[in-house]
Amino acid sequence: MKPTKTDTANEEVSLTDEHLSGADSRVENNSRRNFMRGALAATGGAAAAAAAPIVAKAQEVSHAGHDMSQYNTMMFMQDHSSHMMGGAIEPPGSPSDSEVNYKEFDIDIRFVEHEFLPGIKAHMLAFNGQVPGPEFHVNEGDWVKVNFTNNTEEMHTIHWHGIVLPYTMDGVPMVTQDPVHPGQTFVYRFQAKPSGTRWYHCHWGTPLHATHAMHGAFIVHRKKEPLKKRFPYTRDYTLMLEAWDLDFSREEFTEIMRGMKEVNTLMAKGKLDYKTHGFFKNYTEFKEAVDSGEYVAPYLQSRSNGLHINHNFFGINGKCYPATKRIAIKKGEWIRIRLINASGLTHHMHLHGHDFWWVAQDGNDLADPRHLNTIHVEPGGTYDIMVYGDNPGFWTFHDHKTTHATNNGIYPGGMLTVMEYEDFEPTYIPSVSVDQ
Ligand SMILES: [Cu+2]
Repeated sequence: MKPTKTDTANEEVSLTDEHLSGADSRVENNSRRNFMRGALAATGGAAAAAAAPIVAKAQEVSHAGHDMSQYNTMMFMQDHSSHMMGGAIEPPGSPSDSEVNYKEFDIDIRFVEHEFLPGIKAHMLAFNGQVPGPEFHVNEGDWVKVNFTNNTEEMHTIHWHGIVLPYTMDGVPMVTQDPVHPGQTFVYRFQAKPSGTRWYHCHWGTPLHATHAMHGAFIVHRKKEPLKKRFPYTRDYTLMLEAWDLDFSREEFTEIMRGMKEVNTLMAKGKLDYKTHGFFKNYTEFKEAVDSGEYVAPYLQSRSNGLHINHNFFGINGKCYPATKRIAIKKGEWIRIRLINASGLTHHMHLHGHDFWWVAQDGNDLADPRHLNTIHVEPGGTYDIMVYGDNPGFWTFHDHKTTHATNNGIYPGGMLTVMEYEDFEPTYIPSVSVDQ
């Protein structure tokens, strides 16, 4: 053991007082918003429905007079003021409740303290309080309605990665929608297609939010699974591959909280100038503000905390080895493993003692499945493999980019788990070592 380093790690990922006081103010603000929501609800459903068009109006995007070739990822807003009021946003583009039968889901975003492995806890943005977010299972062709409520002081969206849907539901801020503000609910409606292993993540402040830890699996099943003919699997696992820089997330979240408190204070005083916070009605307004010196863009400032991400923890489904969950298999059983890369890094997942069949990429079946024992996993991609249980034992499944099989630089750890046969008598029982 290297106790000094471990102690430092604990200190580095714990919250500062400043962060905690931010959490206190969040409670107050939530109460205020809940009061507003309560007032809406008390006036009845009709009044609540009547409130929706206020926000819907903000979705009427006009590109008249703009040079579309100059559009980029800067923050353009149509009507900033209407977004600070709370309430539900119902964008156009999909059928109404009376037109199709929706499968309805409620999902929210909140800060939770998450334990990655013993001794390592940090605050994360967690869908429904879970890291990773809840796993959706729907059938191809289902109509899906997701009520997404923002219970944080930050802005977010949900992007449905790999789903073919109306652009108004694609969840990219300042491209397809305005961000979902604190206290707001945004209603995503779309048809689940195509089938396969898809996923979802926040698209606001993506390098921070999508990995820390706003991501989850979205599995679209086929009524009759053709892959079962050749690979009659009986269990189906989803492994989200993740990487975190817990120092970066702590600094960023603290800084964002401070900024949001400032925004809330200005808003309460009616003094919010959206331009000073990087929001513009269009590209021309943004360019004029920069050229005149009225607005200094973040990339023109020497922001020390920029995007200097040094991933120090890696994991699978929110946990780092040895806290990762094991994969169970039996002799003579086929299992399916869906790998989803939410980390933004490349991984090379290697299974010991077995070859497996790579059967699908990005949710789509491969014409010719390939026989491998190491699979290259690209950022954002999904990869499905089938494993046949023919070699009872304990078998390591890990990223062969060995720096990812570590916890704060110490091997073994991180993106590593064990495939374990349930139905055999081991001759050797492994113990746990976390410093080699
Ligand atoms: Cu977000």
